[in-house]
Amino acid sequence: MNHVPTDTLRADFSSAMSTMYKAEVPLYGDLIDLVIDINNNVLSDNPGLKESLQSGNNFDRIAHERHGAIRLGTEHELLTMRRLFAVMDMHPVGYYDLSIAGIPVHSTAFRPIEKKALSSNPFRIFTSLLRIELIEDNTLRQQAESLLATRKIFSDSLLILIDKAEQQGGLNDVDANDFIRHAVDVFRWHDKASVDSELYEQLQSQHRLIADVVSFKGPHINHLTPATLDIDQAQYIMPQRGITPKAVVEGPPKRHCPILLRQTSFKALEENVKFLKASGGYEAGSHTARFGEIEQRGIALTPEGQALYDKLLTLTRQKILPKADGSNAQQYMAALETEFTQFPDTYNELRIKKLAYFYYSLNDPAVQREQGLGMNLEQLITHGHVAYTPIIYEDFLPVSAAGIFQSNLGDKDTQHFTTHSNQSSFEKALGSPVIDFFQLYQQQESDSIQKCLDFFQ
Ligand code: OOG
Ligand code: NI
Repeated sequence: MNHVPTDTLRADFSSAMSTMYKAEVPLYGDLIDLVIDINNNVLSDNPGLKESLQSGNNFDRIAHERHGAIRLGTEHELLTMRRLFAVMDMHPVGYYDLSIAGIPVHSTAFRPIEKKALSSNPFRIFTSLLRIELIEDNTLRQQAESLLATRKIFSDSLLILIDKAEQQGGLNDVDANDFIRHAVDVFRWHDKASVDSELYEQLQSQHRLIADVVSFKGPHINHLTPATLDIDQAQYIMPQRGITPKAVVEGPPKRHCPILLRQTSFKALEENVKFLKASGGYEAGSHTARFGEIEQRGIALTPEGQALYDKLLTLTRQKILPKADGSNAQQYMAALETEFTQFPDTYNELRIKKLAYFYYSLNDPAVQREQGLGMNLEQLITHGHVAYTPIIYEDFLPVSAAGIFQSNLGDKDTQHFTTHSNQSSFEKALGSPVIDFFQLYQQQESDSIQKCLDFFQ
């Protein structure tokens, strides 16, 4: 049986999603154009960058790189979503509890996990599950539960194809095409709400995110995010192109050696929707949910590096919190930069202090094997037999994600839920544990070191 490679399936899916979202939200198309322009500028200004991206096998993915986000309503939706993404070799990595930031969801990201798959196409979907138990009003919660219990977000044809892929270990050409088509449909926008405007308002007053999940027939993709090589330039140019960015870039400040993930977005659009009418038919209304985002990724941090990042970010935010209207954006960025002077900013220091993950490879095996025999890793590096390149951070940041959610929910919705993180209930719904991303990075680094050492044995 000839199966379509999962890398191809994922690339086709990512590209079909992008085409659909461009048609649904034209401003996303403008954002892509802007990112392409910036990336071309950066590459032509830095001839060395292209080579270094190529040497890390990361050049091809730049043009196709994106992530998206969806919000699900029920445990069963999450379980089936895991099976759907697994067909494209995307697996749940990481657990993010957003309730600590006043957002009633917890999340994971479905993404490829192997090095080869990541460099071929790293498409990821940040997937949140509504924590419906956080709706305080009993009647409203029951109404929401019964609406979600009766909606059907996966078509029968899609469910059959997921079964088939699981049983056969893949899909042939024809099935793969159908699969992509039906899978993309799950994330399509439905402008006809499944609630009347009164119920919508009630849900909205509990939390805007609850209304977004409960009032519609499916988990519409709420943003797709292209990757840029210079997010500060993107933030600067967006207004010139008529796109209003959020107040500040989320994540770490600009650095020589970029770490983790930096993100900016344009605000969610107010869109026309139709609400059910008690007397039959629909009435016009509006809903705000979908937006656009740009990201720039840097090196993955070890738990020690992540702890330092969290500490410096917390110190900054204790001094100053970015205001939604952008009035203190410069002061916030300055404070962030000041705190982060404590974060080493050369790759060698990040490596020696074990703050970040690296991929090690032979510099020129044919010539130098004899000279490196029996050396340890540091000696091999010093003698130029082994080189190291950053392992890219493929995941998300809860504080940043909260900032993105909030700027799109209108910022004023900062509500406080008294709840606790509940990874085990999330995993129960998911039907599997989430994968620990530190372990993935660590494994990649260790394997690459072992390969080098074996060569010089
Ligand atoms: C997800 C927000 C989080 C990111 O890039 O951190 C996110 C959402 O709004 O559903 O996409
Ligand atoms: Ni995002």
